[in-house]
Amino acid sequence: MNLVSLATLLARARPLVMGILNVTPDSFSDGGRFLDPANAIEQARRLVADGADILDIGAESTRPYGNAAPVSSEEEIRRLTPVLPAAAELGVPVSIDTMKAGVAAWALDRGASIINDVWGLQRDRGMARLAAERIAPVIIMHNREKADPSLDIMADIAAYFARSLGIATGAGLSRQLVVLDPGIGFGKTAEQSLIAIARLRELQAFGLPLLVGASRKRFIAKVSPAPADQRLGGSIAAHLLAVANGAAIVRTHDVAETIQALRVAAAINGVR
Ligand code: HH2
Repeated sequence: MNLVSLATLLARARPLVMGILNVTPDSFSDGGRFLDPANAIEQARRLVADGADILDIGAESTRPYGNAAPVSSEEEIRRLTPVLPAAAELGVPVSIDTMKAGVAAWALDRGASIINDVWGLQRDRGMARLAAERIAPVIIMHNREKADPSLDIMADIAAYFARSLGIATGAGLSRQLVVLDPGIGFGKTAEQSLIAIARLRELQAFGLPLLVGASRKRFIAKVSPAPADQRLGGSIAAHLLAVANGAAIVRTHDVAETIQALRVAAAINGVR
């Protein structure tokens, strides 16, 4: 996907919905469910049938605070091999959720068209070079090794984005290929995740599309206790407010329900 088609995708007069497909044994809400390739492909089809605009495929859990088992590039590719090329045939763009440039390059060669880097080009320096070479859109997500409750989280996110954008443009990647994501639940207290959604509009100062991924995350249970697979109400509330505050893309496990909620919210706004 080049610069023109990212712009085309974002020019749809509604927020975009990114459907999550985790080909992992240990993702926090759906670990193990889609490790079997047949199940994964069936889930990809369901997400597309439900209306996903983008499929985000990951083969390494990014669970914060070192809770996820690190996975080698070889293992990530082994998990992706029976799934990603088939998912890329389903008619919607595929993003590859990886922090490794080698895995991203492999995926771009097999039909993925967007790079989703939860370390915002700051961990694997090959990532920015790869995106520039392939003219691939990149999602730059804010992240920290450890949450610091004393931080002004919006200032930290803005400084991090500035650093990532410096790396991107330094490698020759056009700013217009970048989507920014405050990284809900990553290196943040639950309150800081709430703040990132409440004050999302401040990040519009970068003049780039914003993505928010709140789906089933732990901050929801801090507000209203529930296990990961029973956080749909909280996920939808968070995504509706994120869109009201400027998000162009929301990342969710529950595509059909999220689209319904977004449509109703848009219809209510439309009769005002
Ligand atoms: N969240 C997760 C993974 N990747 N990418 C972006 N851009 N934004 C996010 O908020 C984000 C992300 C974590 O969610 P999930 O994929 O369900 O879990 P896991 O990382 O455990 O597989």
